[in-house]
Amino acid sequence: MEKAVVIAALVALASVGFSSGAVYTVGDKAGWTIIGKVNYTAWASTKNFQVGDIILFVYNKNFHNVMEVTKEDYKACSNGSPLATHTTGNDSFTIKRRGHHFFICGVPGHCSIGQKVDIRVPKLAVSAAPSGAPAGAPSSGGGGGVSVRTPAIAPTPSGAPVTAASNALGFALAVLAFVATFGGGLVMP
Ligand SMILES: *[C@@H]1O[C@H](CO)[C@@H](O)[C@H](O)[C@H]1NC(C)=O
Ligand SMILES: *[C@@H]1O[C@H](CO)[C@@H](O)[C@H](O)[C@H]1NC(C)=O
Ligand SMILES: [Cu+2]
Repeated sequence: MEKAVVIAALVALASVGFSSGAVYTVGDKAGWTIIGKVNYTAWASTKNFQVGDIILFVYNKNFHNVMEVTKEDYKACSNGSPLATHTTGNDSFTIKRRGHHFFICGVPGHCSIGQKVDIRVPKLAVSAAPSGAPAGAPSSGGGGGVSVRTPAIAPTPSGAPVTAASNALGFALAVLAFVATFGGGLVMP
């Protein structure tokens, strides 16, 4: 019983490290377009992107597409050697690592009038926070596949003074407090 509680707490704690999973629609209501001269640099600069977040490109697929490109191709608006191309009109991209992720519309002329965006997750400062998803995490889906990461819900031990902890960390701490209070001589292996 106590072991199960400890495991539940550990699962909840572990999920804190990579629980963000926010979804950002590029350009918000405007979407991915050349109408209205959306400044996607300005759009991105207001966001706090994290590993695990989902970037959603919504657009009319008859007029646009999405190419992930290198920094050089981003700067030059070159559509000649994309790293990945998306064409469904509702394409999601899950951020899997820190750093820059460069996207352009590959339709000639569109990038150069501003249909380009640099999604950047700042590199970690020296004080190490929990690293993001481990390399080779289950969500390897490249194209349309979306994997929204939600915090694991650990089972609540019956009788525990925890009903609806609003976040995983709070839940984990509450469970640990419960164990400390009622667990008696809990011996870690
Ligand atoms: C877009 O916004 C960025 C940052 O706010 C700014 O530096 C840049 O000049 C803007 N670009 C255009 C074409 O207005
Ligand atoms: C676009 O994709 C997102 C996530 O994959 C989904 O939630 C949404 O319903 C889709 N919208 C349309 C119009 O298909
Ligand atoms: Cu376009």
